[in-house]
Amino acid sequence: MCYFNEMLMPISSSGFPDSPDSDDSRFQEETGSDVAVEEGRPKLKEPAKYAVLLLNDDYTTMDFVVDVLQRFFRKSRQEAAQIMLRVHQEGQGLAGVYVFEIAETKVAQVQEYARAHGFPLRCALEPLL
Ligand code: TYC
Repeated sequence: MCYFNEMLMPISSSGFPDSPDSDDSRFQEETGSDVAVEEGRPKLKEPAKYAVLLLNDDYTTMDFVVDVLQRFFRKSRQEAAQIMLRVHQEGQGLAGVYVFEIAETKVAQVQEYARAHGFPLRCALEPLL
């Protein structure tokens, strides 16, 4: 979409303002009258997803990492132990996949929980393609 500078009027590629019957959703907003206005087709897109990773270190106990995975990532004890061992052996491992707001909350919760228990456990976000 392209706009006139001063008036902020939309212009189409034809050089003339778009007509209200174009599919631009701004023309289908609340009119203030009692007239029902048909909504345009919503352009829905899946939200981007983020991997929450746990990172290895030499000081956090294995039991604590298993507890974190069960507590914050809803893993079973067996699943949590597998993920913890992968982090221990490979340096990092996937704790879960979430939309951004949930993922950043998980990271903050894990970091605060680890800090409160005196462990240097690190947790990171990675955007998925
Ligand atoms: N490497 C730690 C140890 O040997 C265990 C550990 C696993 C720490 C996973 C962090 O994210 C981690 N005690």
